[in-house]
Amino acid sequence: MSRCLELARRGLGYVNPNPLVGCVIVHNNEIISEGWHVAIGQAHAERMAILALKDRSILSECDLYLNLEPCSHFGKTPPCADLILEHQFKKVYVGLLDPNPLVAGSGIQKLQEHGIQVETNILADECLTLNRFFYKFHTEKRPFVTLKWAESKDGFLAPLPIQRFQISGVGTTEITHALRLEHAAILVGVETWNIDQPLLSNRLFEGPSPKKFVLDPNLRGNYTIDSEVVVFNRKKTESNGLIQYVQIEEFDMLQGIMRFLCDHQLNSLMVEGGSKTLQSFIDANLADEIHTYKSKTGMIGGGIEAPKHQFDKINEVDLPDDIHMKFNRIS
Ligand code: AOF
Ligand code: ZN
Repeated sequence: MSRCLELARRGLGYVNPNPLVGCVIVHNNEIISEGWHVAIGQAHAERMAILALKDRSILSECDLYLNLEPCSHFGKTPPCADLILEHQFKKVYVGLLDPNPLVAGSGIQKLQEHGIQVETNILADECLTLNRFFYKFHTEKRPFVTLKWAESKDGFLAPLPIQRFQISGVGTTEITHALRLEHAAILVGVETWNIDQPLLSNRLFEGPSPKKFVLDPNLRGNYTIDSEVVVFNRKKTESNGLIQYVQIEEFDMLQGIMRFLCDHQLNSLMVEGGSKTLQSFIDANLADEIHTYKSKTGMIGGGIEAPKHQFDKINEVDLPDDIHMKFNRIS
């Protein structure tokens, strides 16, 4: 199952809003084939692992491992449960059930009804963490929200008057770009947009960049750069070259944004600033995960304070100039 999770990660950034899935085929305690879901619309992990094998006659003597329940529906691809049945695997080991209402237990049920042994709940926590976007999207009908910021040793994001200010040091760019690769959407508030003119793209790793959004209720943004951006606002819906203005009509603007992202099948949102925007996601109880880089020596001595939260710290990594902390919402 660990190997399945490792293989599944190869689809990072390419599979949204689908899950990351890896598959391993085992014969006499030896891995004889592997596969993973490469990209949205393409074959599922099980099919890839089966197709990768030349001699499929021995599959009835094999076990199949998979971090997500095999699907049982016709989507962009035919049901994997049928494929597993066709080859009469001895036993199927499944990490976690699929929360997609089109599957939700029916894949496993189908295998069992046809006499295939199934064991579930293997490395369940790891499976859930890997596919946290997919689970959030199907169980709560909203994107998974990750916040990220860098703060000085004394807890500030920037001095006043506000200006572009580099706080974090060596090793933090890699983490930021890896997070950008993984997320379907990215958002900043209008002040951060105007002051930093951030690219918000993944430029370090092979793979896609998230779709870019700015939260700009009163249209105060300076949109001169020639890259695609969606501007959430209160005034107009209009397309102007690469800039798309989307008027949010809901009283609660963040809820409106969540609905828009959900309607557009964007299952994960990374928010990179500024302090007011980050805090508004925390206060609305919409943040799920927080990453901070806290400088070990850099002091600002006043200015824009870092957002406040009561999340659980689940990890801390010592970088050369900063401490990278990861927090989860208290469930
Ligand atoms: C699997 N193995 O590798 C994946 C599964 O539109 P489709 O046909 O690609 O189906 C997408 C749904 O299939 C997705 O929402 C999830 O329920 C399941 N994904 N299932 O057996 C896989 N990626
Ligand atoms: Zn499938």
